[in-house]
Amino acid sequence: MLHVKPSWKNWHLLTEKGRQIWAFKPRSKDIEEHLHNVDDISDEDIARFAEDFQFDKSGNPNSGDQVFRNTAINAKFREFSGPIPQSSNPEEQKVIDALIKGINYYSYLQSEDGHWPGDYGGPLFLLPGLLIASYISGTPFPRAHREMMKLYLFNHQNQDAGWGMHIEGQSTLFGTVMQYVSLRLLGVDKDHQQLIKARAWIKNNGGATGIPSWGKFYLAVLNCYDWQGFNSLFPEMWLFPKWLPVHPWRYWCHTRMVYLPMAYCYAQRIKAPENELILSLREELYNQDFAAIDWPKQRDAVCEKDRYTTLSPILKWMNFFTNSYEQFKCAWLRKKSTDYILKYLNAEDEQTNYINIGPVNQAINSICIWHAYGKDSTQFKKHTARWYDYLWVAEDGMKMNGYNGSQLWDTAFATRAMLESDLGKLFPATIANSYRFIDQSQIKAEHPTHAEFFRHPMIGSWPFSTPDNGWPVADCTAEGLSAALAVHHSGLVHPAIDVMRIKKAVDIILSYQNSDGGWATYELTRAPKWLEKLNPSEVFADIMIDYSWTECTAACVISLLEIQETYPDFKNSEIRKAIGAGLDFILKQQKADGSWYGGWAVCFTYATWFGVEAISKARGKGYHDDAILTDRINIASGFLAGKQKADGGWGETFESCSKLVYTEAAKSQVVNTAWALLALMAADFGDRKVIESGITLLLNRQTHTGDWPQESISGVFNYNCMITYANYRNIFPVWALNRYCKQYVQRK
Ligand code: LAN
Repeated sequence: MLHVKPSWKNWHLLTEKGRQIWAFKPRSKDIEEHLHNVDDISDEDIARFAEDFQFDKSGNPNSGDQVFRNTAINAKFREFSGPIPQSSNPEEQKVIDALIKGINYYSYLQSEDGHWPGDYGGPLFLLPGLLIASYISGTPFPRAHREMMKLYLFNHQNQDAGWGMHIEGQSTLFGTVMQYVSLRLLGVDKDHQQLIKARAWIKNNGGATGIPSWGKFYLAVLNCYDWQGFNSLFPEMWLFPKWLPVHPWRYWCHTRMVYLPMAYCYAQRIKAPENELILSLREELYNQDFAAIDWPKQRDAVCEKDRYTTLSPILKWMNFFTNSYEQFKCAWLRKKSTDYILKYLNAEDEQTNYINIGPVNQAINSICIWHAYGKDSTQFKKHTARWYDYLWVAEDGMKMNGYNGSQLWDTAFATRAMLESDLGKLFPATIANSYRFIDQSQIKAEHPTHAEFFRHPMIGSWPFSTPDNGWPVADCTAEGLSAALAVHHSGLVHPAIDVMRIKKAVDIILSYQNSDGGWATYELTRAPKWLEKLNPSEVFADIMIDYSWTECTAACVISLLEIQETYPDFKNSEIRKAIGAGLDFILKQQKADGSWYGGWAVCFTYATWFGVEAISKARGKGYHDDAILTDRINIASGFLAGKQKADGGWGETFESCSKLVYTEAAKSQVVNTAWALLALMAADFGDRKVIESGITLLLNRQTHTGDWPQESISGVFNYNCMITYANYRNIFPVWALNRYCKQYVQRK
């Protein structure tokens, strides 16, 4: 029925409480047994991989998660067999049918533990970090994995022989050098045709001296770049007094947790031993003789194709001092700083069960822990076991995900989408399952070391992925809470999440509100905006502090509005105040054309949906001046209606995110269309034809099983790197169709 190539069937996704591990020909469902899968793959199997994981990125660089989906579904898939509610209008009946088909298909993708697994790839600078960790520590991946990684890397080579920052991006030096090095570490010969061309790309673009600083870091660890060509990370800064605005505890947690292990590697000048491969790479990557390169001069060298942000004069000035300090540094103070950093690394490892906050520090922490305690240490082994949590198999090969998954996030959205109208109640088992996952994922205990290491309190919160990841997120808490409330209202389950836990979630949401009225991601905004002047990354913007975002704020406001409806007596005035300030923040973020910029998905349609949803939900309840709210909703709807394409859909490209202006895609996209429709329906937009033609586009794009095609990439972070949300193509069309059924379809 669905297309399954022979060797796809040999890869199985094992899941347990949200944990996702791909195993090659597993003998059982036991995850532990399949970490470090033995090298028992035959040459025939390898040959089949090359055939079955051929992927042509020229049409669409996004794979469609077919390996997981088609193998998960194939044997057991059935059409929906229950009674389908009827409408007297045949056009409306089509919407009901499509919705039920869409939920039915999607319910087959739910894993036993209740969550929806999915591809979370996209960025191309993650796997190289992991491969460098694996190489330097002498801990190779099994052969099956290595072959699949090679295929992925080759599959994503651009026409011009380079690679981008992410799968849709134009070639950059960062992308190209990192993938090139990865392929070499995986054993590909330098005379391989595709590598010869890639090398030419690198050399034509000035050679690896111009790689951005994160690339310089990885190459230095690999001993293919000299540490002298790297701006000091000044490890002593971790000993600064806490009141200083530049103390790293105030940075955005992702930036903090990446620069922490980087500072350790820098302090120790960790580098792989020289060997034939390293010596050869030094020749392959540069236009000059490696030994003759003037390293200090390369510190700020960045290829123009890579540059997204420029180092500020103040950062250059600080670099001058910290670089000079390296010559006179106080050994005692350096040791004190590295000891502290190592202690902090251990705390992060324990707080996250060795998953770590994300894919970048997972790889770099592994390198530090290997360096500090050795390959045979329990700590290092716990790290390597988690490497597999980040790997994902799709028809384009094996990639590294941008997180250990998007489990809670997708499950919460999916649940809300299905329960938008009572039609979702036709799938009680699916809802009960996802509720179980949501229940299990709410964080129930604090880390013993949370205060010592600057962590925001988290009891009652929800994470983005799994509770083991141990990092609460403000808007994930809001989505978890909204989903739990939706299930409670449906009456489908006996609530396992009691009032106390609901109230704890509310407390957490309230504790996350910033003084500007908005909500940020994982923590409060802890430092002033000028700290951004110290952003050393060149390739990412707005990474230094945790900023308030429209989407995060809207999600929190919506969940608080729902709490007010369900528990009107709980902290009523405090919540009302929080909602009011949140609405003010959202209104302030709205652009003159009525749209909102989205920081975490593509892009204006995403954030405009959030903005409109929050404002419409608050309208008429005395939280704000309703005339103003109505006016803003109308401008936003006008904006969206103005962007509708001739075929009834909406489509934006990732360039909306990096260029900060609405950038229309050639083809409309189901995900953007669904967001625009959700917003217009929330606004109760007057011109029904606009909504109907959008709905028709969703119906026309639906496949015969009830899926939707994987179109362009829909997630983003830090303006410039894109990330895949494989589940969005199901969740949002289902949600939009369901809202349409709720609002407009009359049933017999
Ligand atoms: C995510 C994924 C989820 C996302 C939302 C919940 C959707 C958002 O509303 C708030 C921010 C958050 C939690 C988020 C932040 C940045 C993350 C963690 C990611 C995009 C997933 C990967 C990314 C992380 C920073 C990638 C590693 C790269 C670095 C530059 C460190």
